[in-house]
Amino acid sequence: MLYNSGLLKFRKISSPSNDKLGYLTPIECPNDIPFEIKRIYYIYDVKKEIVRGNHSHKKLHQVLLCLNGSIDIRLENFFGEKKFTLNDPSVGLYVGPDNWREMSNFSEEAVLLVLASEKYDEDDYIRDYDTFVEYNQKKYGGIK
Ligand code: T46
Repeated sequence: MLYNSGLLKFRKISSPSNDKLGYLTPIECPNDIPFEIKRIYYIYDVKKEIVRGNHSHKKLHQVLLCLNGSIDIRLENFFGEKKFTLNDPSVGLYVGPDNWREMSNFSEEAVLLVLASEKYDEDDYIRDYDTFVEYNQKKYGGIK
């Protein structure tokens, strides 16, 4: 697992008496995710060739869920990088602070739901890659 991130498998509840009802996935704090949710947002109608993200956060914790379709997520931090494909609404990707993220390859009608630990704060973003590298070198350089 890449430092400060990882996949979370949530419950997928079906009805034993009627298998045509489909599934229900509940997410409760703090049992299912490691923070209290202060904000949710969702990203949709994204063309396949578009790459979103290209930033990191200093304090924000989030869980990313692809509710429909498929989305690729690339995470990079001081200790390495990893790619994930989200295509199951019962699986979330936890992304802690200091991870550079890129969301790409959105399938048609893909919907990315994000559960966030804080309200929107532009000051929490690092949107310049060189600044991200320098910030992490200062923070983690001594412990590599
Ligand atoms: C992240 C990834 C997964 C708001 O006004 N409120 C909000 O809560 C958010 C998230 C964004 N905005 C504004 C800020 C920008 O003017 O919406 C615009 C688009 O935001 P951004 O370019 O940051 O979107 P993404 O898709 O690159 O990144 C978003 C989140 O911002 C980010 O925290 O981790 O999704």
